[in-house]
Amino acid sequence: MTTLPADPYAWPFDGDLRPENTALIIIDMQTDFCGPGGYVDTMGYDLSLTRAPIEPIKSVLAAFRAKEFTVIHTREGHRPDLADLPANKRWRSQRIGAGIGDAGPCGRILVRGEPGWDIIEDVYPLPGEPIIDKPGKGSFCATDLELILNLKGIRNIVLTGITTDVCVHTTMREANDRGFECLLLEDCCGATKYENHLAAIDMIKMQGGVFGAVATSTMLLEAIG
Ligand code: C5J
Repeated sequence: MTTLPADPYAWPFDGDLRPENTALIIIDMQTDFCGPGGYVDTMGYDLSLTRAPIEPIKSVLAAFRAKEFTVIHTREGHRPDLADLPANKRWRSQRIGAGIGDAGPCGRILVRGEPGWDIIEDVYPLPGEPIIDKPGKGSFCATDLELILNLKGIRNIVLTGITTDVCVHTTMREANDRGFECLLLEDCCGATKYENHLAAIDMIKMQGGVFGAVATSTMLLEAIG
């Protein structure tokens, strides 16, 4: 039986925490969300908030790789022809001066293959680590993530990345509804507004852990030894 003292319950609920059934998902650690000249920077948000999780994620990533847990990365982005970009998503981004698909300092914003769209070097995937390219906020929508998790026998998901209140939260909700046992590492996530990061964490803890549980990277690293 292995658990960690997460909030609001010791995670995972059944004490079955092993490399064979547990995956680390690192969500959207792309230049567009945390690098200079990217989408979040162009929108005028404080990059220190979305860069804060980089070092804690690196620690968890190193431990999970060393212990041969499954590691999965995601990227939000659209096809170069924008065929998978909903008109309202494009319109909303254009009206705040950061049009998805438009040219920016890091190439076309949130377009697959562009420099700004790729994952930052600090946490870059190793060969063999699946990368989920998603057009939306949730990692299960229009992707093969669920198939990959099921084929690998994964039941527990550790969520990290950016942003806490948008892509991480949406993915956690999708995973929870599919029966996965979810843990969000609060120091391994960040939002474009700190209050939203805190609110997103608080929401998870309601109703006895309505979407799962919350812990820190230190707690997880201690639990897996
Ligand atoms: C957003 C994300 N915030 N990765 N994407 O648009 O959270």
